[in-house]
Amino acid sequence: MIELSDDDKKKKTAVLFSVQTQGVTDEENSSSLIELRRLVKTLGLKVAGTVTQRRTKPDPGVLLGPGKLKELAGYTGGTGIVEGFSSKSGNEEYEEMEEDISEDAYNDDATNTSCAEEDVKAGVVVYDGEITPRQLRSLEKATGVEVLDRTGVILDIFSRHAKSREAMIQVEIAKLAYLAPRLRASHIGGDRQGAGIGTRGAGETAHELDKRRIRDRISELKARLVEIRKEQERRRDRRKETCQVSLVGYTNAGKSSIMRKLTGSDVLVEDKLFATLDTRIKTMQPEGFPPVLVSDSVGFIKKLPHDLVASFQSTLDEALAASLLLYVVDVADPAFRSQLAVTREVIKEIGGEKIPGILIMNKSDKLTETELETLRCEFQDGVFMSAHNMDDIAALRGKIYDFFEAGMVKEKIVIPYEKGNILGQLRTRAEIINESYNDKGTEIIFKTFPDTLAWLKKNL
Ligand SMILES: Nc1nc2c(ncn2[C@@H]2O[C@H](COP(=O)(O)OP(=O)(O)OP(=O)(O)O)[C@@H](O)[C@H]2O)c(=O)[nH]1
Ligand SMILES: [Mg+2]
Repeated sequence: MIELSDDDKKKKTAVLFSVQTQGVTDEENSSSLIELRRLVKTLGLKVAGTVTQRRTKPDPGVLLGPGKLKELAGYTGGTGIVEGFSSKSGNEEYEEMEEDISEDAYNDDATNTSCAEEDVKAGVVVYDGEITPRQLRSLEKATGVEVLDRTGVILDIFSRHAKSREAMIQVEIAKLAYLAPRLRASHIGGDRQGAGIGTRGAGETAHELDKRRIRDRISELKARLVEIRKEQERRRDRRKETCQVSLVGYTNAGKSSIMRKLTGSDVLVEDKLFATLDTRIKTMQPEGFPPVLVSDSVGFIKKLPHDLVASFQSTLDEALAASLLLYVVDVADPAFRSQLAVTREVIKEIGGEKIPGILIMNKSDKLTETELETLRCEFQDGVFMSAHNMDDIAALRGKIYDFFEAGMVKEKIVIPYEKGNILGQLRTRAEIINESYNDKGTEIIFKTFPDTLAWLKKNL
């Protein structure tokens, strides 16, 4: 195995930091940082440590106070000093900022947390929030390395995972929109061969383009998307008569795993955040009546950049076309309640809250019976299951059929022998319960949707 040089190790190592503002609990702060750590790891970076400062609000200039900024720079080998003034100089800007800090624990450095995990210097700084272009420039100067915010990390993961033409266009639009105001601000990004945004694909081109050309490029990409979406709508129209269920939920909850088991398909399943970016639609297996289409979708996450939500609208549109939503939750994740809340919020935002849903408490195999008992009381309509258990999958399939069956009507009709073609069509559009023959024709007892029944009566 080739040993990485210290420099290469540095490029692959990140230090995370957050500002825990008043009103944000320790638990919320740490769960957000755990998530950021997973995002950063998905990018292939190691985490050298985390720095958290409690403040009433982030510093407008560099987010952190002078002491914490120095500490952060200690991880990267930077000066910890922002041009024009040092943290020791008692610069006016800082004094002003210090006044913002309240008298309670929020200005007590001793209550701030930080933890070093690796001895290697970090070549990337990642902030658990959004950074303005000006803050970005100051932070890069103080730390001497590339600085990313949460949005930047998510965008980079999206750009790595995008496979279809549509997903690639969507990511490029979001990336260009994100990069445009930051182009002149950053003096470091772009030359690093590591993981950061701005190192590949759209990022590289973006550096060469001026803002106007970026705007033109975005318009061009949007026009292409419109074309792709028209085609999708046409396909969706064609599917109107079929029953569709959509898997929605937080990233890594197990949506693709369930999709795979329900449909016997080989969609990508990975223990990574945002493994799926494209919508996949497959027929539920074994096929019964009604035929049911299952669609997978992009996972949700807290603080998902708005541009990305808009970009992935078509994936979400697919969810809206469904008659039933399967809300997939990873019950083994301590943060699952807030993850479910985020999912419900996004569904509401896109106008899907009226679509009936089934709450899937997935990964139940990871909990003890006692833990499950408590949760069963709390989530009485939850379907507790494991995507890895075929009995659970069969039971879920049953529940999906039950849902569609509830919308069907049962009828007995005699179809004259000369209308054999109608009988043939009915066989594909109804669940046949019994078929017998008399002197007038074929007597059929069947279950179907009211629309199909109306069609049948009209044609007899
Ligand atoms: N133990 C256990 N692991 C599961 C279960 N369901 C999924 N997993 C694992 O969880 C990880 C994520 O699963 P995916 O199906 O890719 O999750 P997803 O919701 O599609 O994730 P994104 O596409 O990233 O939004 C994989 O490593 C799966 O093997 C389950 O019921 N039990
Ligand atoms: Mg997936």
